Amino acid sequence: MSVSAGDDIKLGPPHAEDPERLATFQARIDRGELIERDDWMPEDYRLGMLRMAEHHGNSEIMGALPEGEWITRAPNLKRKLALIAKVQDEVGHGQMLYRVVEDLGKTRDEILRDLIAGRTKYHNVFNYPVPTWADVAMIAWLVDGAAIMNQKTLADGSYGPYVRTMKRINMEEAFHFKHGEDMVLTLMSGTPKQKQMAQEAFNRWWPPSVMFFGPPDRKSTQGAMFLRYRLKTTTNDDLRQRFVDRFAPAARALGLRFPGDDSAYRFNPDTGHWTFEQPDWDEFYRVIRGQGPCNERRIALRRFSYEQGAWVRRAILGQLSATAA
Ligand code: FAQ
Repeated sequence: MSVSAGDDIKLGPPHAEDPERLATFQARIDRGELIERDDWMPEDYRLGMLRMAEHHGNSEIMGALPEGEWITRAPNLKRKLALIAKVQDEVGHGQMLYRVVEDLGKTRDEILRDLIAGRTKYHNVFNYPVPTWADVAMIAWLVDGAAIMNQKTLADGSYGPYVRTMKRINMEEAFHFKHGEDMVLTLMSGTPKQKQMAQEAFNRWWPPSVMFFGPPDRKSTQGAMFLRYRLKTTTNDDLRQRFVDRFAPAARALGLRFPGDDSAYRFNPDTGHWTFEQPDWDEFYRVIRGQGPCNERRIALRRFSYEQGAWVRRAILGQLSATAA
């Protein structure tokens, strides 16, 4: 079955599936088995996995745009080569994830048309400006760091094709993260001007990175179903806390101050966790609904690529007329 472009996929409670079949399916999930493409699956599982892989694939290809802007302005050859490789990797991840989506019933063209029409989402973080090279460093350190933290848990999920894709992607993201860490370390060991650039970029990227894991659990619309089907294995808030526990001490050790109330960040020996300031959730919802600072610009560029690439798609499908060819 194909999902038509623009179909508003509503994920509700499990619908009228054969209860016995559903129980057998759930038992497979609970035993830790992997579900494969040709296995029977309930409709809400298929649509939920489709939506998650599509959101993920969209994020990968949209995430390549802000970084791609900096390829021509990288500070030296070594950084330029690493950035080119990273951008290629992100687009490659998008390809792999879109294949997972295609197998679940949505065509490539439907995916791309829904993305440029604003009918589907991609990660909040890619709708912010990247005004300096230090922002490129913070994206690779914080955003790739957040992505790895999330995706390591997704690699324990239940849908075989997505799990295998996650394992491959995570290996490449680990390299991106190392590169980001190296760039941030270089800036923080540099001149006062470089340190100031890093601090200003950190102020811009810390709050969206804390939002990266999705809304607080009480506001999560899909969380419970995703956890039951082991499409997700950890809640948004748990992942966010893991991120803060990993990155707050690292930022402090580097000499970075937190935007907002710096004193809100401290280790609590009673809980074993770092405390932190909640980001502005109204801003999160504005951004994911298309009203972030760069949503329009990013989507316009994606639409431009889609339109400019139309003749290539037609040529591949053998649809170019002899004269036009
Ligand atoms: N941004 O009920 P929940 C990368 C939406 S990219 C935008 O909690 P769920 C590449 C959510 O869709 C990494 N929207 O949702 C790179 C839902 O919308 P709905 C991409 C968000 O699905 C790096 C609503 O809010 N990774 O690494 C966000 O349980 C560096 C309610 O939320 C993945 O996509 C958000 N941050 O959890 C490139 C991983 N969070 O359905 C360049 C796979 C939530 O009401 C540089 N996805 N929403 O319309 C997931 O883990 C999950 O789907 C979440 C959301 C965490 C995205």
